[in-house]
Amino acid sequence: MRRIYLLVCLFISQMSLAQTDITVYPTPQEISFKGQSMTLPKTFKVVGQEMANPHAIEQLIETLKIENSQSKGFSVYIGEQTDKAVRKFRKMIPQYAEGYYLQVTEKQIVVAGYDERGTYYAVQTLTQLLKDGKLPIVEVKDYPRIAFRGVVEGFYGTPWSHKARLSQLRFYGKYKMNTYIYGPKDDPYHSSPNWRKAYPVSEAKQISELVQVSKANEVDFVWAIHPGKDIKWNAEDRDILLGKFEMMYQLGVRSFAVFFDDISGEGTKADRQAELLNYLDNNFVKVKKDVTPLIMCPTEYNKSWSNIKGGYLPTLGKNLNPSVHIMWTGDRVISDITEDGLKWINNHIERPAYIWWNFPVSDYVRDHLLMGAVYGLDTHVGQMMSGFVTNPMEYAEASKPAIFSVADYAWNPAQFNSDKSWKDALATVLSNNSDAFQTFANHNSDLGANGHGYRRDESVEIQPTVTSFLSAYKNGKYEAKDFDILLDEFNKIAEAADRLLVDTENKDLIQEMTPWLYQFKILGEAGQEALAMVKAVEAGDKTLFLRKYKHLKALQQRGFEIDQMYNQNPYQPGVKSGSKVMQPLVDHIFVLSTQRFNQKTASSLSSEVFTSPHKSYSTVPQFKQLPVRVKGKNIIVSPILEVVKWGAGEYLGVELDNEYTLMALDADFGMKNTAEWLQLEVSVDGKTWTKIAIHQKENRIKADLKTKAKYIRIQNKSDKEEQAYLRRFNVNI
Ligand code: LOG
Repeated sequence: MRRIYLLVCLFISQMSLAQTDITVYPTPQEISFKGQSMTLPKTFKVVGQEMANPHAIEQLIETLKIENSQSKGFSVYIGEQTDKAVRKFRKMIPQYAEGYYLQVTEKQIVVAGYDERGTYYAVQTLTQLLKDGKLPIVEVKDYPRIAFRGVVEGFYGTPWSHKARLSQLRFYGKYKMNTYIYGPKDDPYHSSPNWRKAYPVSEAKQISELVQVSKANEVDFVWAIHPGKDIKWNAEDRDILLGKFEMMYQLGVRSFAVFFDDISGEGTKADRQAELLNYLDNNFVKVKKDVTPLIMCPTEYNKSWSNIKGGYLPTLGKNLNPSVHIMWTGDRVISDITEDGLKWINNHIERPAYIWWNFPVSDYVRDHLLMGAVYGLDTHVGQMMSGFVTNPMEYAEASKPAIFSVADYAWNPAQFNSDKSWKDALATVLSNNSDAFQTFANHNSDLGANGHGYRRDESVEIQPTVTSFLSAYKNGKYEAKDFDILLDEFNKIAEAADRLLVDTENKDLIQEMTPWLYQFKILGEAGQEALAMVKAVEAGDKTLFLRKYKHLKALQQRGFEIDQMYNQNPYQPGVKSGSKVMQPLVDHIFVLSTQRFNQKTASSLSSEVFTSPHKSYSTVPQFKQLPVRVKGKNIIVSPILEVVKWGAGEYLGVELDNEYTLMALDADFGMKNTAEWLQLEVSVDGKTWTKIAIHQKENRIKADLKTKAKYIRIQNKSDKEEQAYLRRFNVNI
């Protein structure tokens, strides 16, 4: 019976109307569906196997489920443009590196690459087109707009695991990313102290394996070094660096980068950096012949930190060999990418910038997970960039949705549709529970207050309802419809958290998100209870109100505990979820309904919600927007990762919400001699200041305060700009 059914199916569905829901990612330049589809044939005759890119052949065999080599069957022509098998389709192949022509008809499949990667990418497209055993009749002419597309593992924090990296490389191959730059700030053999040393055997072996897997997925594994913290501009260090490159070459590495970001002192000199890069280019890259062009990350890597008069960027532009790529994060460290911004930098560096996009990296807002859409990238500037790589979160799997959309953007900026790309990315990364994943992402996008002042949309769809409900409820009324929408959303949040917590499709992803899912669950329940409080006041049901009130207080306590228990890094410890719209909504409803209850029943329940009341107090741009948190009796300014330029007379401090007895200051500006140019002061009114002595031991600065004040600040008392870090600024009260 089954056999007959199959046969019938075969005849009927050999040609049938195609489903129109196939979307290929990254979005092809030109794809035309002919409106029909065919059942995947059972046997194939592959023409061109011997000559074509073996990685493409491997993928083709897997996709079409070809067993052994078959000499009869449906024809598949595959190869690079000069190969005999595809020569007659040559005119159809777009004349761009990594471009390809793909054709599926009732008679044949043509997979023709401009080059080897092109063929591989054509097969990736074919793989995505095959759905439920059917292939659409289709013609694709495709190529990437930006030459180098990928990821720079360039964040501070725990580097990705080996397993995570392997999974990444396969993901890049699928979505036509050709670059993985290895540069985790916290790998001691990439940066100081050990950049001069060889990797230990086990790490070296893993790098070799990453190189092999990169090759199989048509990804350039770019190994980066970060020597600028302590490099000496002499022949010895230069040759040690060359020697390290040679070691990496022996491990299989064929692509290299040198990073000079986030350093101060000697290492920052443009002429010296250029000299070193050119030396490596002339004596290594050009000699080896199988090594790809060098990539360098400058010290002034964004416009806001550039001092053109100082000559840094123009020197690089003029002196660096033209083949060397120069990285750039945009107008700021974390930045949109705009046409004006690109014009500006390309002019100074005399070549198209290689964009290092700092999204979704979260190393400066570690208590948030950045699951939001990729946007803020100009779609008409593809030709103004030589490369586009994203710096992700230390959570590799959770970064995949953003990476997916960056792959989409960098391949074809002009057709990039941020919202669609985002939704499809989430559904690709977690297909079984994609609606729950979308709910989670909707409310976990923004970064909260941060020193870079970079924010993202969050809870976009529900935002108007939130506003309308709250403004009405302040006056005691609200639309029933708004109430229902909010309740439904909180239900969805609680459901999504539970469903994701037990999801088994991608366990590593769930593990990364778990603390945030716990917090998300509490947010959902807290929202339900806050709305229940609204109803209870209305109904005049005192008992019910008190029950809901107590439960919500308990949930607030649970949320606080999760924030204190998980993700206890020394930078931004804790776990925040829905912090832009939904959590403030719950807090508002809690306060308003409790106040209303108190009024109605002449009670005096506390309606306080804890939020940190203190503010950073500074004239230094990099310090101005830093969040200040409270832990026990400590008031803590969020540390920052990069070098701070601290002008003469400028200060950093805290403005407390009230006068307190300050006990001690514990600070660290990442350098040994900062006490020489720093002056500590406290004040009650922010006008008259009392000087207080500080003591320095190594990098640590301490002061005994034992004085009442509302303001405390530490000032650059020298008459010139100083450079330092901000590792710690804790005031004990
Ligand atoms: C670092 C980078 C870090 C990122 C975000 C560059 C070129 N360097 O401010 O390692 O992950 O910003 O914090 C950087 O962006 N410094």
